[in-house]
Amino acid sequence: MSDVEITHEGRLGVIRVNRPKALNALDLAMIRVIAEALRVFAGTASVHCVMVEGEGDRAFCAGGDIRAIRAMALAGDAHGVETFFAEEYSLNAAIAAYPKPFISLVDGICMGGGIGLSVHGAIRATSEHGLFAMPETAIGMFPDVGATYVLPRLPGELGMYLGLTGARLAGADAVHAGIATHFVPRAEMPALRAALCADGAAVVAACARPLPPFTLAPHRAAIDRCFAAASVAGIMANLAAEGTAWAAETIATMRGHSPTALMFSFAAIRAGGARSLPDCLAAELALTRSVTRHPDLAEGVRAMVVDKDRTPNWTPARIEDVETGAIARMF
Ligand code: QUE
Repeated sequence: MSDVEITHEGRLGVIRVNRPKALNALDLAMIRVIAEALRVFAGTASVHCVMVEGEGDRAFCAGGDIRAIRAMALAGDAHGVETFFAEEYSLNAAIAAYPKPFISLVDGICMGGGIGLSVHGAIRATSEHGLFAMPETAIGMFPDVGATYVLPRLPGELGMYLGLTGARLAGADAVHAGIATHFVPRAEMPALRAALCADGAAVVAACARPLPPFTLAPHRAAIDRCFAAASVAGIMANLAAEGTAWAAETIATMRGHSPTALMFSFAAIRAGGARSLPDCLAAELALTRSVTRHPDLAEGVRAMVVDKDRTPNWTPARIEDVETGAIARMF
């Protein structure tokens, strides 16, 4: 069995990400298979729409192959790093510009590169098991795969909140936020899939269910108040002034993330608000060159993904000690 299975079922071109032991994380070979399938399906008249799904009941796609990125960064293989990100971001752009409806069935973890694989398509159906996040600041990276375009366009300061904290949005909450488009319970996903094969993309709306309330609704005003600040330090000061349990938890989460990554992510998300998606992806690719040279990426992947001790040793360790000039030079 290959790590990505490409099939043609009825009106659908199907891309099934099939690496469940790695939570369907994308390596370079998988990205190449998906990109080639999109080219073929675009030119196949009997394919009316393209659908992406993840094998197994745990993950749609947990991200990119950040272990391989870490190994290449530590080995000084700048070309290898560049090739991975360039091809991943090129796939994100191809999905956004795809000439046929591009549909993701998200029935599990969808983080980092998994967001890039789904969010740029026209339709993102999520079940109650969908779990969406951009957790990169926890590993010394920034929300990439076009997230610097998507996040600033979410309601209010929700995107800055999600991008800096890595907060997870489950199922219907992702639809409320605008990351997913339709809520379809897991029990109805097989019926949706069959209807897509028979009748194409138009059936999705009829399969969608009403949304329960947005669980972030009680915090939306505080998110907008706090994350509108002009700097990460300003956000931290705003959160401290809130004096609520939610604000204290948010401060604690951000204190655990790479201080340097918080600062370059803040700048990248703000800048993305005024750029097109292709310009955002180009700026992201440029930023990966500096980020992969900073020690926090290798250390963050070590602590969160490789050794899993969850105690990264950041350089510098405190937000207060990050030089703004050093951040500016990374862009
Ligand atoms: C933050 C992240 C990622 C992460 C963990 C974090 C990330 C990513 C992975 C990941 C997951 C499963 C795998 C794998 C990598 O974990 O981006 O190789 O099998 O891709 O805390 O940003």
